[in-house]
Amino acid sequence: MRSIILLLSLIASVFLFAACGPGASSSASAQPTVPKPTEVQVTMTEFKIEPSMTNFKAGAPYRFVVTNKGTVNHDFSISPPVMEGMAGMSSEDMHKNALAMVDAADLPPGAMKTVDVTFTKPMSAGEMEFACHTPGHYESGMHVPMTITQ
Ligand SMILES: [Cu+2]
Repeated sequence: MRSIILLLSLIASVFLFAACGPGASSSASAQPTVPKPTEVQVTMTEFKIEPSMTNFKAGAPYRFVVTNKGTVNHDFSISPPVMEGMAGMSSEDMHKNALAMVDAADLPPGAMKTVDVTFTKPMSAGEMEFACHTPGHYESGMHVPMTITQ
């Protein structure tokens, strides 16, 4: 009789253990998930910026993977376009309105840097662009317009 009770309690504990196992993992997946950023490859050369995409969604996280495949340092920014009269401004000034940036010192030839950006509002082409503001580079073609939709 005593051994039967022992056996029953053993079975019960095995059941409990089995119930806990999958239960624990399903409660973990119920936790709020942080959205994984979409990776955007950005290649910089003389004198071109080639992003893998140029249309983005507001509110979605992006990870820009910037690679300098050129032979000189480049800087990277997501910033409003250079307007007439702004030419000659330092890259430091240009970066004051930037949503994201990587300094030229951090982007020597062969370097790769990542920047995470979540756009907060929609923007049409002409409001925001990928750019390199290293003197002479922007004028040589190192800027690409982007659009951000709702
Ligand atoms: Cu450049």
